[in-house]
Amino acid sequence: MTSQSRVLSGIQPTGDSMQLGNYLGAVRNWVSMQDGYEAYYCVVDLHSITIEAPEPALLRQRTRIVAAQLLAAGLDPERCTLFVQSHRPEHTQLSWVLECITGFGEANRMTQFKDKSAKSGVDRQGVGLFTYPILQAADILLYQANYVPVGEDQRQHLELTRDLAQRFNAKYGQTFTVPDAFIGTSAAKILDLQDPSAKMSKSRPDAGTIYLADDPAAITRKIKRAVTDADGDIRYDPETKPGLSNLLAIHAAMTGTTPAKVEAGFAGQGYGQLKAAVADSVVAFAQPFASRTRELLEDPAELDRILARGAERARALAGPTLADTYDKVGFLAPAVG
Ligand code: AQP
Repeated sequence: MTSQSRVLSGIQPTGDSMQLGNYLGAVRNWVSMQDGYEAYYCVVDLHSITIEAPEPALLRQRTRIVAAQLLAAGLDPERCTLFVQSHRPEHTQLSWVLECITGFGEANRMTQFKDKSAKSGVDRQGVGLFTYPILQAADILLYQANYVPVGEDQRQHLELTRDLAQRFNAKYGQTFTVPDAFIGTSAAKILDLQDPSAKMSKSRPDAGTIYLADDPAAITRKIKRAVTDADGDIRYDPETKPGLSNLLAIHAAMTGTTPAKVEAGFAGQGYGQLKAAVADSVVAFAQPFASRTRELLEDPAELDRILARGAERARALAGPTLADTYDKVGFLAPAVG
């Protein structure tokens, strides 16, 4: 990786707060990658209406909440470009071209579509959920990003993005940078506390998900009730002890160490002691984070100004990439004047 490398990533304004998995799997890396990379981060509101569009006022509020949480997490608008996806029409404009080079079977293999449409059934799902990974590819390719810091669940979408970039480049000549996923290790997939066979998610039942806006009592209660196993042995083994290993991974990530070291530190102790320590480490982060978020939300006009400046900076990259793509495809450019 060179100091010139560019990173881009996004988060949906679904739910009233990001969840711990969003932070540990992705956003924490976004913060550290502001230094040493040219960093672009967006609140992907277009993606957030693919399952169920919330009330318009609520979507606007959630967009500001996520932006405030990203700033509270440590994004600095002087060191990164933070913007809202719908503020840049180039995303949907490029997405159309990419849709036209995506095979139906290829899109149909995306496991997240299968997971997310499972509840209501494919036939009842909007087409937007199906084409979501193609819009995501446009989000990334517009900015010629070298790295995309995401959680493990996004690996397959990143592969599709790479395939589309390579396919377009092969047909029309070098146009897009082919990006690499940047996926962390033990915190790349934080699991649901009640069902450790699933990833933690904003759209899953509340008891298994830690929202960073949860109050300390709720965080502690959810962690104390987390599903573990019956053998009572504190051991990091994601295969056979997913629930317990998830707690070790969370504690390691919150305290800046490794699951193996947490395991060693709790040798001879019980699950209750481990859970209490995990809860303390999450609360120690979430409490100041929540109050900083509240402060930022008290000045929505300033938040909107930060996002508008970000969208303007984003245009400097997105505009030329789109113009180049449209020219290569052969769309007639509008006459000037
Ligand atoms: N459980 C997780 N562990 C690690 N990383 C995760 N991410 C999400 N869940 C976990 C990462 O967070 C980033 C932003 O995700 P998103 O909000 O854009 O979409 P998502 O992956 O669909 O997240 P949710 O919380 O599950 O939202 P809903 O329920 O609305 O779909 C991504 O980089 C993702 O990898």
